Amino acid sequence: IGSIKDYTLVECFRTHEGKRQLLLGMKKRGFGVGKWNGFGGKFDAGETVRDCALRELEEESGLVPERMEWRAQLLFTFRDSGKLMRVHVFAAEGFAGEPVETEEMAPRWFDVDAIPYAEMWHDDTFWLPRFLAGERFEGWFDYAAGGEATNRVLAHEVVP
Ligand code: 6U4
Ligand code: NA
Ligand code: NA
Repeated sequence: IGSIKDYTLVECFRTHEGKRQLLLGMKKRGFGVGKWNGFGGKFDAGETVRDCALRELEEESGLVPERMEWRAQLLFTFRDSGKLMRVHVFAAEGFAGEPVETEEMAPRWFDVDAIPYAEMWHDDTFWLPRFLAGERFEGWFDYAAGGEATNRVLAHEVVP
């Protein structure tokens, strides 16, 4: 078993013309490139989970939320590398302006009934519907060898 690396992930919501929407970013570089993803990343030294989430969201989208709450913790295992990732997931809401495209992400709002699951991490299909329903939970996702390229979860568990 390798060492655990911590990451944050922020899912941003708004109500637009009467419809509930989720902000996703098309990742332009690094881990998850070519997939629609929430915003987040690795911790700076000494940073709290919440500070990391807010900093990464602003760096990658230009957005600062009025409200943000912790909602989920996800653990990822990867069969080939033995790498362990722990992702702290927040729900954020209340934005003054529109998100901007950055070096890392091209943002787009999606209606919550039209999430592009086929172009996302496979694990999202298992937990994002519960997240959209407002649940809090912990999840474990065991990725097949080839992790990013194969994008196949072989086993998973999601518990309240
Ligand atoms: P750089 O490129 O150094 O600025 P940084 O933004 O610090 O990177 P990054 O983007 O590599 O970190 O972090 C990975 C991001 O992807 C985090 O927000 C967590 C998220 N993430 C990782 N695995 C995921 C998965 N299987 N499903 C998912 N989001 C995942 O939905
Ligand atoms: Na990132
Ligand atoms: Na980043």
